[in-house]
Amino acid sequence: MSNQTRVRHPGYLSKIMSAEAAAALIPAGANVGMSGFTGAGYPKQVPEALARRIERLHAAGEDFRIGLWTGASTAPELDGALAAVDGISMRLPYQSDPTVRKQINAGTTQYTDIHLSHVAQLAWFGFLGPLNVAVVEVAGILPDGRLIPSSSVGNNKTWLDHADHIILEVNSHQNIGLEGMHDIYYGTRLPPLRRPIPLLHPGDRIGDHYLQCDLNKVIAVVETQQPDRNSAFAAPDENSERIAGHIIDFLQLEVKAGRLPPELLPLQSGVGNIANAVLIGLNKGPFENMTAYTEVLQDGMLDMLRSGKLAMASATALSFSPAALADFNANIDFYRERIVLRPQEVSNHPELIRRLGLIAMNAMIEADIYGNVNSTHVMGSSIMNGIGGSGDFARNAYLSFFMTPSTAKNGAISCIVPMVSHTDHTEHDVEIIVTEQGLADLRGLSPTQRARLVIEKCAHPDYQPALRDYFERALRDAPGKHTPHLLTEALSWHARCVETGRMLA
Ligand code: 0RQ
Repeated sequence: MSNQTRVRHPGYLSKIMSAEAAAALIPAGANVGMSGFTGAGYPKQVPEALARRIERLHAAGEDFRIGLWTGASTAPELDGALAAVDGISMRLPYQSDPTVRKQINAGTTQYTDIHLSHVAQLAWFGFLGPLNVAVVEVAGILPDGRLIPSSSVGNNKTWLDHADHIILEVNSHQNIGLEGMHDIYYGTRLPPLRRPIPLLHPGDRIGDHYLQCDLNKVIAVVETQQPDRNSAFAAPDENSERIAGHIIDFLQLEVKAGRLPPELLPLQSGVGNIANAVLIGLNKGPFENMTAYTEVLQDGMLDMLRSGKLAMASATALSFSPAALADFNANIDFYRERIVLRPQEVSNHPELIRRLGLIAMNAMIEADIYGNVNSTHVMGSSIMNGIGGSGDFARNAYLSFFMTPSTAKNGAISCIVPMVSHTDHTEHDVEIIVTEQGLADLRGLSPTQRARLVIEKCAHPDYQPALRDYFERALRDAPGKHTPHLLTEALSWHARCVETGRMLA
């Protein structure tokens, strides 16, 4: 299909221009809401053209940076290009780009790390300031002006509705067969007018296939033909396979105990290789007819849909390796029947997560012996990515798993520590901790019971003696305290790990 046929409304046709011309319409200091979620559906040419413009302006001594809002992480053509020219003054709500990360940690780019379900409402509440321009990738424009969404939905509905001006990238590389896969719910309201979201099953369709757009706000349409990032996943390593094994064993026991139905409850799976490995394990495991209500659909879930283990999956973004994408494109009619792509305010909505009773499985940087989890900050101050959707799911899920290898950096750092150096998920939101060593089921336990279990089940044997020693001394020091700590020692654990490679060695 040619580019031309993807823009099928005369009003939009007349606004087609080059990426350079479109980028020239973005003012200095603007807040720009761009599409994009975990490397899918992000604009590919306007951000690069904007980066070239910023580079020229900076060379001429002019100050030009933007506030960059997205759905979640994007790709080198967006975050990477703008960061390379120091073009981002403020970033939200989630990123995973190495240059952006460096600039945030250097303090030259400000970062607002937000629960992904909150972003749309915070924009509407006016808490984030004005949204000047939306730059949104779509797969096509219908004759009546509605937009066929791309490979992610993210915050696009909100950006299009809320921004003063709109730039559309119409990407004819995206499979036109995406049409009909989306479910864009237009029923959200602001308090005090909110109503329940009428979704009772992960596969329910409660909205439209298309995004609405006010043509009067559209200042540019740019035609592109470029693939998404499509990063490959690593083959599951031994640790990931062991983590997956522990989770599957646990789920089997829960079914046996009558606390889960045989087809389980809808699955949410975080991003990355460990999450993908768990899905690969579930695809080989004993459960049939599962469903997913998640943020990101990775290769593992596509395999499960193909094998029939997964009956359907709801998400806000597709994030595939090149091989999985080829399969997806070749069989898009099959997948369209089984995949629903929604705005992230619906995919991550606490009301729906609680109602559907999700099994949430997310990776972490570290956990402490009491079950507090750090998902975002190495050594308490260096941001890795951001909280993403992990908080939306952890707090509201039926079962909330956090998983990590028991050590990082070739064993030099324990991922089970006396006290996390930064807290994203408190002990109140964390039910199950899993490492390759084992699984600690913390439900219904007191802090001291949790600590004993986490040390015995999850810590690496190299670190268990030091953790036991710490905990027993903390108990002796403060026997009546609900959560005993040797504070100074707990706080210095990480620094010592890094310096010596071994805690209290
Ligand atoms: O460092 O990159 O230098 O090798 O952290 O660690 O083990 O590769 O794990 O890629 O799965 O990421 C929590 C960051 C895990 C991710 C996090 C170092 C380690 C490595 C990455 P290198 P791994 P993963 C819904 C869910 C928050 C968002 C979320 C994340 C690097 O899962 O961003 O959950 N989660 N969203 O060596 C020092 C430690 C360490 C450590 C690991 N204890 N100390 N460094 N590392 N543990 C989806 C979305 O929201 C979009």
